[in-house]
Amino acid sequence: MTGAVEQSKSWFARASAVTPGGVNSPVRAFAAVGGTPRFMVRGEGAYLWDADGNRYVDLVASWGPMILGHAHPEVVEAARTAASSGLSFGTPTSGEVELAEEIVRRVEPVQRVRLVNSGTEATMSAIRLARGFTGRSKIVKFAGCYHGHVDALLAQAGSGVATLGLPTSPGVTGAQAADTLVLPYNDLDAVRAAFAENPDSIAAVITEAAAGNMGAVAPKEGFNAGLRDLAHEHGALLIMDEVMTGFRVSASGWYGREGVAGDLYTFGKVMSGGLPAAAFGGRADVMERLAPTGPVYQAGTLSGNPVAVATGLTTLRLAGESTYRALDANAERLGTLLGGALDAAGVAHTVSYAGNLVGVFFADQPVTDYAGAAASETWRFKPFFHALLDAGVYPPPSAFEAWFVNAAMDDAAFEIIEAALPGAAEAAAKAERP
Ligand code: HOZ
Repeated sequence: MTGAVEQSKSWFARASAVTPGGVNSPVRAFAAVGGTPRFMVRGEGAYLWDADGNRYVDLVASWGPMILGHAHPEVVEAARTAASSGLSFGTPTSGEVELAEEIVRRVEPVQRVRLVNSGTEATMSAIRLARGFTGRSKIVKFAGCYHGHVDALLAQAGSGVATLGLPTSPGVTGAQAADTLVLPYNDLDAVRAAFAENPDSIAAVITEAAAGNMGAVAPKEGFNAGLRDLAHEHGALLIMDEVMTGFRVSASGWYGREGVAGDLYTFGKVMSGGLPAAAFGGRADVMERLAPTGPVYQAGTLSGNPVAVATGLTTLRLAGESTYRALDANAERLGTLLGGALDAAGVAHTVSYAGNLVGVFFADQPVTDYAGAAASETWRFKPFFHALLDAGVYPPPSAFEAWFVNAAMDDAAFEIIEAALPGAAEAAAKAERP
């Protein structure tokens, strides 16, 4: 069991006086689960330590990047070495070429890559490029999918937007929202109808290659291929958002599992090694429309930052077959433990997977879209979450986020999870509908 959280409480009070909600990204505030967000001071392997010295098995992994576990010695050394040669030059560097080459080598449909600083920047740039390339304005996105906080993509988004129950965000203009068509995930008929109703005006369909921001919801067999075919039939591009799945669910992301090629891709998280770096890439003829070779403008002072490139490249070079085998095995082991404990406590649930992203829905039917996720008994999540947290396990503080394993998880980490789950499942069983 974890102990006092007085230091986290005190830091949260100080944070709330100077930062909205006390956090720099909304889900971290524990708004949906209540209680005190833990202020972490250290990570090593499968574990995090908070400011009060409590240790947790980490099932968030910085929302995806830390596939090797925290503070992997070679990744840390790469950061140290790069930093000692200078933090930023604002010029091309050899490291960014090597990182781009590694991405191109791993993901066949990606012929050109540009590095940016966050997943949001990657999707914003990919959308602009798709519009510039096609000369069209409309974008199709799916309810419950989250593509960063890009204005045009916040409507019915997953992640924090779903966690806080917001339909979209004030500050997004009617014009920006009007060009976004939001459709149910996994529903090709809806996509077909959208193309029929909006002839020659849809620039792109953007989808999470496998959804991980409404919980873990895999695309139905044929969904991504259907998106590609419909988009191409109607002169639009398919943008595969692999910010979460890229280089995590296989060496070449969801593409490596399914083989459906998008025209453009967005990446982040794993390829950053834990520092701020992201990328977008895809077909050469589309990517060459970017400035300076083409007219679509996109830029960034810190893009290709040498320290972030070094940690990203080192992470990718270390992430070989055994890493992906471990991630898949750990995801299955986690899902089996979750399912077993909830079964034993008699709680209706579905454990879901999107590759090695894991999710748990308090629903007795498989969840295939955001309506299904939202209809689940999300009120059971709060006591479930807190019982796990109190027992030294750190799951995502939202019923609408995927759980992330890492390759450093060992038997000891799983024993802690296994010991924590029966109490958490009991707490979920006893939860009362508000
Ligand atoms: N949007 C992230 C999860 N899907 C959360 C980012 C964060 O809070 O760090």
